[in-house]
Amino acid sequence: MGYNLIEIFRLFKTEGTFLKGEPYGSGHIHDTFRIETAEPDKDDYIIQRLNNNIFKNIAQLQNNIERVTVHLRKKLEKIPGSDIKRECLQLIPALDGKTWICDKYGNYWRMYIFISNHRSYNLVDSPDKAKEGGKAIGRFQAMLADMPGDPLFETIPKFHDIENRLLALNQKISENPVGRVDTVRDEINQVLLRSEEMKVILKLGREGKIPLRITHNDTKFNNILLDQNDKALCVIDLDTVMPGYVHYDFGDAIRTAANTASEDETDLSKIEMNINLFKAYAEGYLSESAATLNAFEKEYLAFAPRLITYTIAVRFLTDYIDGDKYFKIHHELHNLNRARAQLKLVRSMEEQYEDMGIIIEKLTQEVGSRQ
Ligand code: ADP
Ligand code: GN1
Ligand code: MG
Repeated sequence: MGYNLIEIFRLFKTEGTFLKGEPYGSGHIHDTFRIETAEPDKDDYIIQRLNNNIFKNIAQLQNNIERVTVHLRKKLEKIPGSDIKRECLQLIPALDGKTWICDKYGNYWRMYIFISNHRSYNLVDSPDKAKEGGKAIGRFQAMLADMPGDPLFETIPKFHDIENRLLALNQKISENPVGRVDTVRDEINQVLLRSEEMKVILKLGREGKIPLRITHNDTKFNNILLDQNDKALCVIDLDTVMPGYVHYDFGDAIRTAANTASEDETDLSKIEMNINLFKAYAEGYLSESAATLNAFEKEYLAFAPRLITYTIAVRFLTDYIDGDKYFKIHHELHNLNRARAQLKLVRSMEEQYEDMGIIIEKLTQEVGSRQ
């Protein structure tokens, strides 16, 4: 859809002159545009049309992001040599002082400074990059651990709650709104076969063995920007930063950082979890976070990638059965392809589960003995 980006641009307190605006990135949720300004010494910007079907309360969503970015910025200010504009998302206020606007068509928009000279990867091809990603998320969680004030607003309730996601799947199977259920019996069976074991993280939470912390909840690798030297730069896409278990962030990052193929690869033989990338990410993550994690949290890190990859498979499958209402798709079978690819990745993780456990145990001992 064509939007009048220059008109939107003028509703925010920007510097520089609008030169051009083009669709940007490969996110599945919002409509994202990069705005280039005419002056080389002025910032470029990101403008997003927010998906308010998914995020029902835009004021609370933005309030979360304001609180999180203010807190992160305070932390960065204390670290000598920080490049704050590039290491933390910076919202641009609108003319009325709020950090979003609702235009005359009922579209919600927000704006950020464009983080210059970053690198973003949908696929990770080296342990060094995976390790940097792990450091970025470990640091992100550590910096938010002492954020003051009330708990963050739950922007999407029960987001990673697998019991909730399975209920939603079963509901759509019984409604069968677009007649696709019979075409996905095999995928449904693969999901149901694993449903009980996937509830373990929720059980540990209910038993008080693992705590709710402030987590990101959408740590797909392209939400972790690296710099020109492929070093950790900035964690973006803060819409789902809210209370969660550390396993959600660890699992989602491995789902993307250690996958040898794309999230929607149709040749399933290309999809595997690369154990070296898993190890490198875990090493980076634990180097920043091990001191804060309890024994249960550490023990279940190896299980987390199975849980989150499975959860995303359930969500893609549910959306396919529902007629593609949630995720952006580029062709008719897109959500089904994604679900199949994620299920293949779950199987690959299951095959390597023992080794994953050994790696985590060894890394936590090594990091522990250094501290
Ligand atoms: P979605 O929820 O749709 O994934 P994101 O907030 O992740 O939306 O933005 C989509 C993409 O836009 C990101 O993957 C990234 O490539 C790019 N992006 C978002 N914010 C910025 C920013 N401040 N600077 C540079 N690139 C950004
Ligand atoms: C969405 O927003 P984006 O594209 O980074 C989704 C994640 C899924 C991911 C699958 C708010 O992430 O939960 O894991 O797609 N975000 C939301 O690629 O639902
Ligand atoms: Mg994103």
